[in-house]
Amino acid sequence: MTITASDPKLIGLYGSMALIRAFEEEAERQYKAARIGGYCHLSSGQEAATVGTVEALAEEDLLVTGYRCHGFALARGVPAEAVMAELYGRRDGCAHGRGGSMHLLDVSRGYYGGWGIVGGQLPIATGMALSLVRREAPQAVLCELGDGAVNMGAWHESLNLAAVWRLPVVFLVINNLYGMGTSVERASAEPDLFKRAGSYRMTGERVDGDDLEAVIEASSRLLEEARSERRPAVLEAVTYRYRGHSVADAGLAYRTREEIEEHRQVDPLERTRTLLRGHGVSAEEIEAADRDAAATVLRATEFAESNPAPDVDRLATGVYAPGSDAQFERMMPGSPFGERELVFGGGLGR
Ligand SMILES: Cc1ncc(C[n+]2csc(CCOP(=O)(O)OP(=O)(O)O)c2C)c(N)n1
Ligand SMILES: [Mg+2]
Repeated sequence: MTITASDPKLIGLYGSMALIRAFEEEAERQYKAARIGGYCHLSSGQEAATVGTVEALAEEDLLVTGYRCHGFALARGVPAEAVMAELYGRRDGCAHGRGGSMHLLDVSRGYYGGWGIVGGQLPIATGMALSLVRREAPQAVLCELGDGAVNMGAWHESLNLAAVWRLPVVFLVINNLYGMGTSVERASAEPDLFKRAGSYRMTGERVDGDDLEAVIEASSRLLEEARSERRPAVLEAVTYRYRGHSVADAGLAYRTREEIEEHRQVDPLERTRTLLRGHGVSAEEIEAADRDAAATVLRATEFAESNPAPDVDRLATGVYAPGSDAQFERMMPGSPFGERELVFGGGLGR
């Protein structure tokens, strides 16, 4: 897709990128001030890959991601208040304060998480695509993962099934050049990650993940092929994360300050501002989008701070499916599967 000057979406897409950048900076501040618990993985530097791929989703499509997911939730339209409140573990967080940073969720927007186990989201996304086929539903699934997940067994199993069953799923590999502390070059025997799709006779493509237009074009096309032809694909978006693996990591043990600086020189937000200016968008409009982003983040943080903690009585709500009570009634202590007799310890109770 080539964005035209008349496309009103362009400034909106930039606004979404600016929101993610501002949100991540605030999340880092609040995490360091100990207002956010658990883990916190920031995606600063990856905004074009995030916003571009989410833009390519149809409203009814389904999105599944790994744990570096604040940007994906925001791009998908989850209100910044609900995302920040989730980081704070508060009642009105998008996962009701139970998930935290890695487990954002908004099923009403087709966003099925936010998964903390590396590669854990792949079989889930593949199963969701199978379910779409079984129900003859026209949507596709976009499954985001990191470059570190492509050496997990779940990757191979999921790609194989997606290919043999022709499932409508696009596996989006966000290649930010590093896993937790190891480069793709050191960890992957085939560092051209998109080529791995060929092992499953699946389309594999690489795109400059910092080029918003290129990301939208590639992901729109592959998602459309998934929807209309049930053709699964791998899209590798090459980008860079500016901050450490998590806020707790300075990110300097496995790469140099100079390397980070080099990547900051080709910043995706700056590249998108250049694109906007080329389309005749004024400096004032761009500044207004930046101001809006900052104001939204401020509101989100105030909301999270004043939002109450979840009610302890509701700790198990949503954990078990409706109708599970009968199962609990059958249970006996020490016999979680409902068995009436205690069977361990050499047949106790017989
Ligand atoms: C199964 C499993 N092993 C290890 C971890 C710890 N871990 C969390 S993130 C990560 C690195 C993943 O890197 P990548 O897939 O490139 O994603 P990125 O962090 O770059 O977004 C590791 C090893 C985990 N969460 N799950
Ligand atoms: Mg990575």
